[in-house]
Amino acid sequence: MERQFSIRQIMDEQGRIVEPEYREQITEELVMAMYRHLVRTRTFDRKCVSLQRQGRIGTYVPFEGQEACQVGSALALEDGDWMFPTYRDHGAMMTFGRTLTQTLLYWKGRTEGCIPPQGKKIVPPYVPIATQLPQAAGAAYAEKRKGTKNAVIVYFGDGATSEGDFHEGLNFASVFNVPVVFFNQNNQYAISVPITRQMKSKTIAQKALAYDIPGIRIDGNDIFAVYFHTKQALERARNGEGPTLIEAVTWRYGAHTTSDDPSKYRDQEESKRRRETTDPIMRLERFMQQEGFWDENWAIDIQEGVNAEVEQAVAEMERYPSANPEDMFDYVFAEPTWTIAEQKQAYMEWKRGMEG
Ligand SMILES: Cc1ncc(C[n+]2csc(CCOP(=O)(O)OP(=O)(O)O)c2C)c(N)n1
Ligand SMILES: [Mg+2]
Repeated sequence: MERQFSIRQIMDEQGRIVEPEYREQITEELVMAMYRHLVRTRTFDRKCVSLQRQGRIGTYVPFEGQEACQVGSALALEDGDWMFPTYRDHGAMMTFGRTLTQTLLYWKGRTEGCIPPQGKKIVPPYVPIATQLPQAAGAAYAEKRKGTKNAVIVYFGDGATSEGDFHEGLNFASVFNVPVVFFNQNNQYAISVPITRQMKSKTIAQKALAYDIPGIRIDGNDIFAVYFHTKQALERARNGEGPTLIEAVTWRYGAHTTSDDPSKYRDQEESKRRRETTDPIMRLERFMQQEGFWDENWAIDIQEGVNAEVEQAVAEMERYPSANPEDMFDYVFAEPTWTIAEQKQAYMEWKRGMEG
């Protein structure tokens, strides 16, 4: 199975193109956009960890190391497509059109952070693991019934494949042949549980066999592999050829969330080693250097522009008051259910007691 689903690369660790038939499609414009988004998402991510440590936002979920998966797949989308993200996929959301300010407001606990940006079908991030898969299959079914050319991308982690919803989502999508791309980021851990303790199968991609849909395993730190394979899967979807399962093999360098300490369950040397050998940004830089379109001054300009954009978004976020806990009862359903109404009342009584 590991041989049948071997990891595909278009660019190797040294930044060399190993699948020459893609070379022509890799334009300077595309590479520059990729590089800018990679730097932008990494800068934003590091800033958020710092803001959380200072108590300026709430718990935060970092994605450093997984930028190529998120940026590469989001750049492959068309404007009318749907995005169903998890709590770790704000890199993908920001690349597809959610603003930095809105992303920060989400992590500050403000409901404004959950409103899809104008004109983009970006669903608020899912925290309950794998629940987004059947829903994404449903959205894809709706697009199919309407006869549009819109496709759906749904993100999920390796841990999500242990949930029933993963199988239900794939089964539905397969039976109804709907336009959805199941984009798995296999960062090899579900919090502290390594992949070898989550499943006996050697790959996630092979699970596609059970649903008779294409399954491919790619190097998730190779932005070209992510971009081109996602684009092909989206094309298949648009052409009525149904769903695809993509397993992008990657690694998160840091903690699961800002309340996690990874040194408790894994050797920190592994992240250090991967940073030095397979980092997605370093690889693209190497490629650009070899191709002769790396320019130090341009890279400095990109970094400075991104720093200014991030600082401006932080300033905007800080103009909002801190989260209002009452909001969480008001935006679950259009009309609150009796259980939610009761919980809100209990909260309000507790709050009055605290104030009095
Ligand atoms: C239904 C459900 N069960 C348990 C949790 C607690 N939980 C939060 S993140 C997580 C691990 C998910 O791992 P994975 O799918 O690999 O995604 P990653 O966090 O690595 O991106 C778990 C078990 C949850 N959020 N939802
Ligand atoms: Mg994981």
